[in-house]
Amino acid sequence: MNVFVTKQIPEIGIKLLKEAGIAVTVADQSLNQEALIREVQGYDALLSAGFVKADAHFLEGCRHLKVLSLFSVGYDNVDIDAATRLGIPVGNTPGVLSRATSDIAFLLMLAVARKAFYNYRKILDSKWKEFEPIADLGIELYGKTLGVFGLGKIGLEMAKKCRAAFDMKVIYHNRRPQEEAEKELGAQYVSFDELLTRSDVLSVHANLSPETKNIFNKTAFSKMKPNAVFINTARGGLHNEADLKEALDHKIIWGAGLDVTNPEPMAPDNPLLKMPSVCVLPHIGSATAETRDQMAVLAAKNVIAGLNGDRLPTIVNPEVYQR
Ligand code: 8YV
Repeated sequence: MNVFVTKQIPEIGIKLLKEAGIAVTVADQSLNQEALIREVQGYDALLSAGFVKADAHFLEGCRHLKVLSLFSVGYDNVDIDAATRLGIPVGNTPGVLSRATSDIAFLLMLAVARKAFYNYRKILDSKWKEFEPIADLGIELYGKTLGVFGLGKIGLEMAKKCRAAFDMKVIYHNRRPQEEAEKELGAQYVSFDELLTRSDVLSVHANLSPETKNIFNKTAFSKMKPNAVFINTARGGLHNEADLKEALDHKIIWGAGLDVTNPEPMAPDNPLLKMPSVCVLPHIGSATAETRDQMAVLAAKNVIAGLNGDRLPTIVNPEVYQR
């Protein structure tokens, strides 16, 4: 049994695979889709770290795979229906990255509120001169309303932090209400429109899907408060970047914090990077040593289960077992 790993992952995952008697090959370079299809022909499993686009064409070319294990919680880059149709179980890494990713959402929220990145750049650009009582003022978060779009594991961790640190009121919009969150946080389920109109901070934690693609667009931003902060640590495809920039330019909303962009990487000359109340990070939500280790363990466990013909511990397409 063997597995092809598309990028170097923490050693703890590789060790687990080897201990299970699986031969591991780690790619020594990034491969495009066609090259990867050719490469995996000699392998029973694929562990995909990074955004390999596993569309129907790719999956058809790899239909022999016993498992496709993603080194991520998001699976928007995989055509799940095609994988199910072709009998390929797909695993992801939910849960283990919720704290780290919500830390980044929290960090961005505070950094935007206090124009932290812009003020840091002022030092680098020799623009820190003398004390100015009314220059570059931020906004405070105490007692404000946090709106969560997609209250799953990561959204819940963000809501808990905002409650504990700033006594924020939590409202959320989901496909369906989350009773647990309502009990634990007093979170209130609201319609999408109400989420837009009532949030002081709107933090996005939903999957990217045809229903959520570009959901934060000109119409959505136009309904938000003029002092609202928009945070996205989920996927760049959930917001329309041109509409976001226009909303910031015209002071329709106050600021934005992004850990995800569309496309990635963001170009260094992107005008958003120069805006005072915008903070952008290069998709580092899960990038802590502890979290990446746990992601590697879970991704490896999914490979091992798949190769043994067992149900993957964290399966994205359980329907595959009903075929
Ligand atoms: C990963 C992520 O780092 O889990 C996700 O969905 O976006 C990040 O945690 C990224 O997907 C690289 O694999």
